[in-house]
Amino acid sequence: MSRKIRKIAATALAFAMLAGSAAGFSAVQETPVITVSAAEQAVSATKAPNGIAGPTIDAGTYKIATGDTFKVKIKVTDNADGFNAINAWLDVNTNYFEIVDKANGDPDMAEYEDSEAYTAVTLNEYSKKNVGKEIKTIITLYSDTNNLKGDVVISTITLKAKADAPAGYYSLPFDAVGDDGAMANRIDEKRDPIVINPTFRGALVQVGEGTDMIYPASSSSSDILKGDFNLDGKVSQTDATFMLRYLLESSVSDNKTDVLYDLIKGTIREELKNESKEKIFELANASGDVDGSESGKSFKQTDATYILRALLNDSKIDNAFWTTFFA
Ligand SMILES: [Ca+2]
Ligand SMILES: [Ca+2]
Repeated sequence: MSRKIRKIAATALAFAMLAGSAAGFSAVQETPVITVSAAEQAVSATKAPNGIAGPTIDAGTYKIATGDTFKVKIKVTDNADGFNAINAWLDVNTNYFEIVDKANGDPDMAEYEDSEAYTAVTLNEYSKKNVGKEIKTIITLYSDTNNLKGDVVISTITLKAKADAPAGYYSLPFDAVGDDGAMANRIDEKRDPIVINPTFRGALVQVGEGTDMIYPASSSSSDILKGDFNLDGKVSQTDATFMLRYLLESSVSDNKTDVLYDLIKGTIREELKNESKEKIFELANASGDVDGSESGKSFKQTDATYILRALLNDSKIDNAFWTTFFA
């Protein structure tokens, strides 16, 4: 098959897989863990049920000057067993970075147009729900009929740091949920797809010198389990109770951040324990607004009511549940 025809076939297969997630290709995923501390790449992982460990997808670290144009290479490593499909969602904060260009694979390599990634990748730009308009998500969709093994760059994103971007470290994380579209798989001997869970390492970009500030992308839907107001990792009656108590207490206080923090600080799950009060406030509000009517900035009593109503169902309450609930 010629490269060009292979590309068309691979693209058709990719979209068939995306559309037909029920057909042996699970897109239902647990809330991933995303961690970032000062001057480290943000790490996240998909946690598809029944998925096995997958490769690492690394967007790399960069040191640039304000106004520089640079290439972010999205590279698959730890890939001895191979993959035939990967869908990687990289969040770029366009307040600080202009997206100049996107290319399949690695245009700097020899024999570029003969590379698998050149033909098997489809690139897209996407604006997710529930995040600020400044966040653009660049989706690298690799899909082929065979497994690809070893280190490989699947896409090259050219960014320009804006002239007014303050000096410091910037985190460009991968979204390991990607509006339920982030997924990866491998073909087994019988050519059946096996779900794999890659580990994603976002890009870390140091602009200029002399500061360890982090300018992360605004919190994405991937950080948030809707309804989990107290950030303990599950949706329960406690969330509704705390939400109602917060609404009452904050209505007579001029420090909403402290009211919220004091209310839930004892229940916040381990990986969020070191987050600032402001970040906790942001995450809890985004989680509390289960119907999205306040764009995740705050919530109302109706949101607590929705949680209580949802708890009457016998099913597990995750983000997919809410999508069905409000459908
Ligand atoms: Ca909870
Ligand atoms: Ca709401």
